[in-house]
Amino acid sequence: MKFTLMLKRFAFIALLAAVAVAGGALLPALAGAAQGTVRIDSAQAGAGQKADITLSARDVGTPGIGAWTIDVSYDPATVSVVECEAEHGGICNEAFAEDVVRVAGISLAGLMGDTDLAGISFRCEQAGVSLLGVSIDVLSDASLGEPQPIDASVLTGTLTCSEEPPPPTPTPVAPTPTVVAPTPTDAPAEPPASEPEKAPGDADCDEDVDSIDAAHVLQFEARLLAEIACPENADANHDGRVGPIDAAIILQTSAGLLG
Ligand SMILES: [Ca+2]
Ligand SMILES: [Ca+2]
Repeated sequence: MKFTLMLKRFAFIALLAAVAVAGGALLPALAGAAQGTVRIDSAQAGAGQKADITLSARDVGTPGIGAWTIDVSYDPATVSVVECEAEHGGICNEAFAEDVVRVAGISLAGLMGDTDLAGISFRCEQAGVSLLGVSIDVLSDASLGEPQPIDASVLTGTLTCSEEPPPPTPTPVAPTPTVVAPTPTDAPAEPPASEPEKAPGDADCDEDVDSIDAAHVLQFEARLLAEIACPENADANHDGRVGPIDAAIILQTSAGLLG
């Protein structure tokens, strides 16, 4: 009898151990959204000199980044922005605000691992230290149809400007935003409610959903485009906001990836 009791206890303990192992194996699956880090590098330069600084995403897991809007802030009293080059077909607006550069983009394939998002060239206007802040406005993964937010941490940087004689002719270059004229349209701004729903994603109302619509949405997000011809179409995920997630969905649609 004692032996049977011991056997039962052993079986019970073995069962508990099996449940614990299974529970542990489930934990990573329950961890949720993809993670990663968005960081901006630090640099040093003399007053009047330029410094090229990289905005990047690090350690991003599957399915990768599908849409992003990231604001880089700086101290305009110490540094100015000379230019910004976005990677992966993204877009930069150096003059998004007096002290903010906006970088936005989309990727159908998803950006995984370590990848550069933009190269920003600053100029030191005087000696001092400018914090380079990173603010994630949108960062979603490359899931089809319903991109999920990526839980990313942020690493800020600094641009340290040392005391050095300025160049003989300091010519501060004012950032010149490219304003793309909105496509003219004869369509009424507010279609009657009874009218059948227009093609979701057709942001420019040319009766076609294509990558141009995605580009318009991105340009609008970066405020390089003042307005969108058909904003109700541009809000592809119907969340009341026109942004890079919509651009990603539009690109997915135009690529025939969605039904
Ligand atoms: Ca269109
Ligand atoms: Ca939307």
